[in-house]
Amino acid sequence: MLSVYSKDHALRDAKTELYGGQLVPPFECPVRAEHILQRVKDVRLGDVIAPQEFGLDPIKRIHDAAFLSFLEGCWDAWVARGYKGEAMPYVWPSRSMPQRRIPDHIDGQIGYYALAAETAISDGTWQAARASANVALTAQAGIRDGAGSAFALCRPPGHHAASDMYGGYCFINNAAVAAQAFLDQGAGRVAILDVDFHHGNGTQQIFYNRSDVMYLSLHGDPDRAFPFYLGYQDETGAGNGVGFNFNYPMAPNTNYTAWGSALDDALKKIHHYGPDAVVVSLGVDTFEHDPISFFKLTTDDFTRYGAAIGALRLPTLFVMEGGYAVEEIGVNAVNVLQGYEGL
Ligand code: B3N
Ligand code: ZN
Repeated sequence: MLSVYSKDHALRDAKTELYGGQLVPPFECPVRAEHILQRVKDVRLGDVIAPQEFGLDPIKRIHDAAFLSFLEGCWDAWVARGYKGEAMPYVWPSRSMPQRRIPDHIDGQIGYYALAAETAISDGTWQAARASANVALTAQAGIRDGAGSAFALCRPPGHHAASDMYGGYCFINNAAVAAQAFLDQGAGRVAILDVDFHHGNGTQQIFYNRSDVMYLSLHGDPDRAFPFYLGYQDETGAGNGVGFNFNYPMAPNTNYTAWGSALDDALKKIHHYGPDAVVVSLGVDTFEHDPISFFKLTTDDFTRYGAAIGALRLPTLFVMEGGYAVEEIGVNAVNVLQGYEGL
């Protein structure tokens, strides 16, 4: 399988994450991508190439232009203000303050565009996020040009990023950008299968009113897990998108018996939908030893479900999302890809 990797992921190297009222070292850290790349090489999965530069146009098919300008300029505006720490919000347009205005002050802007507070913006974040989107687009182009499958080793991840919001370690929604690229190049339908532990609220929001992208997500019940406010079973789409959004929230300690049943159901729906391509939001934070999640998948389970996805026999783009058990992240992620290939 073709893999795409950019060393520019390392430019995303924030020092702080808000957790439990403390600033802790971020769980989403550069070594994650290095371990995955090492495993791709160790098992000789296939060629590893650097991304091409696609510019902002394919990203603007998904994200609001003003939001992208904010991301690009946030760090400089923060530093210009004289702040010493990394950029993070402390005020939001909450339920009693409707979002009618985007303030001029960086503190007001960052609260407007942030969906949560844990993700600090730091020097290099924008460059890394752009590189991550280019990784996804380059892997997508590989499939367009005839590869049956490809692995976009994206970092930072993307599935929480909405059309005009960042958070949950995500800035640009790589999977959504890639799915839109398939459509813009002639595909009629694309399915996004999100197997990350967390619900991809951004991906759901982006395609919620559309029937040309089916979104299916298996995740920790948002009643008990981030992103908390989206990802419930009764969210089935709106307008033209009714019947094209499927959520499978699951309880703490869910193992492969229950998780695999949900996957089988999602795969049947994808088969029935008949997409031209499948984008897999591949998070391996479903792992039993993940430090921030609560499912119980084993290392072998990742191979099993890769094989189940492979049985669809559809062009498939794997886009890396979460996974924080860094010692095992490479084996777990690559097991999915090897399972897919029937190895
Ligand atoms: O959810 C958390 C979180 C939960 C438990 C933690 N422990 C037990 C140390 C730490 C953090 N934080 C909120 C931010 C989560 C972002 C999730 C990103 C992701 O993987 N999305 O797919
Ligand atoms: Zn996750």
